[in-house]
Amino acid sequence: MKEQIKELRQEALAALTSAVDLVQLNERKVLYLGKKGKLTALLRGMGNIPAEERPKVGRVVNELRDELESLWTDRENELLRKEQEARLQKEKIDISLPGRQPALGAFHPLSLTIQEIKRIFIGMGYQVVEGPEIETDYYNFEALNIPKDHPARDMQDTFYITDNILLRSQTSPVQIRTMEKQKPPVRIIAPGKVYRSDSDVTHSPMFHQIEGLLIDKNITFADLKGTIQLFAQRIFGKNTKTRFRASYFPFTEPSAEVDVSCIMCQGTGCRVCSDTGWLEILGSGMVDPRVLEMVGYDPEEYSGFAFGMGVERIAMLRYGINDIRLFFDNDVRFLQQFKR
Ligand code: 2U9
Repeated sequence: MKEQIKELRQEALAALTSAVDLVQLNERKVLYLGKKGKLTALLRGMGNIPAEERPKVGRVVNELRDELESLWTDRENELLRKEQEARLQKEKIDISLPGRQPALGAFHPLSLTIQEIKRIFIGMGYQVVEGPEIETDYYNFEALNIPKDHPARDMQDTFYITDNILLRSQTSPVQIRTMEKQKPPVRIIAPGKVYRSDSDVTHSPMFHQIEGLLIDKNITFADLKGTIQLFAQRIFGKNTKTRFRASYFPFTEPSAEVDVSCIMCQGTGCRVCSDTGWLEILGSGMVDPRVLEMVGYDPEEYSGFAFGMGVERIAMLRYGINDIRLFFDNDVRFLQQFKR
């Protein structure tokens, strides 16, 4: 029996020292010290030895169990420490490595232009208002004094959803809705998307407009001229000149188209301004009394001016872009040039 115990001890110690990791160590612990392990089997075999020797043998086996359990715990701790060390070594971070540059986006040139125009008019006391892109015939045409036979009303020019519902062709319905809700004075700009059935290098079926409206007592054409002159200088530079040419719109009377001195050649004549020295940038005029009447404003008491501009046109002039479709292709090589 003594021999057997000695052999088992040697065997267990060899198994303990040769275990390479915690999993193997635990497997071997079960094999020797588990309920159905080799040590328990040895105790069971005590039936064969003389009764007077049993307590002694039992004590020796229990001492061996204590010894092995303690050695197993030591080895467990040792392997645990080694595995931790190996993991720490593997997960070490080299804080001296240079950081990775995050990819930065940029504002779209149209967003930049809208932001700039808003900033200028907010600085003059205007409020920014927005409204629906799907409109009724009344708000898009009727309330703006646009007659039934006007070309804009043609299916060829406007996107109709039904006979009465359409994609707005201008942001003017926003001003009508605002005037219906509030009394004068009104001082607003309406930026947003508009839709017209038109497509070439300078026209897109969806484009952006910013329209302005100011209504108060004693507003004259001189107020319109001063406002537009200041706007032109702020967006194109201090030396920018303006020129008002008589025109016609159903919703303004009198009406004028506004040119600025060419921002490329300062008015001396170049390819961009077709040698005229001038660039058309917006339409404007005094709000037609019939438009005021339709929203319930008294044209005898109040007057005002309105203007409208295409954002794409302004952005093309500012950045020297010659094809409107570049705004909507979303080619990153184009967009990245507007990083600030
Ligand atoms: C109300 C009354 C009047 C807005 C105006 C223009 C002149 C104009 C064009 C510029 C280029 C449209 O994008 S474009 O093709 N706009 O010429 N817009 S006056 O007049 C209004 C608006 C609302 C209640």
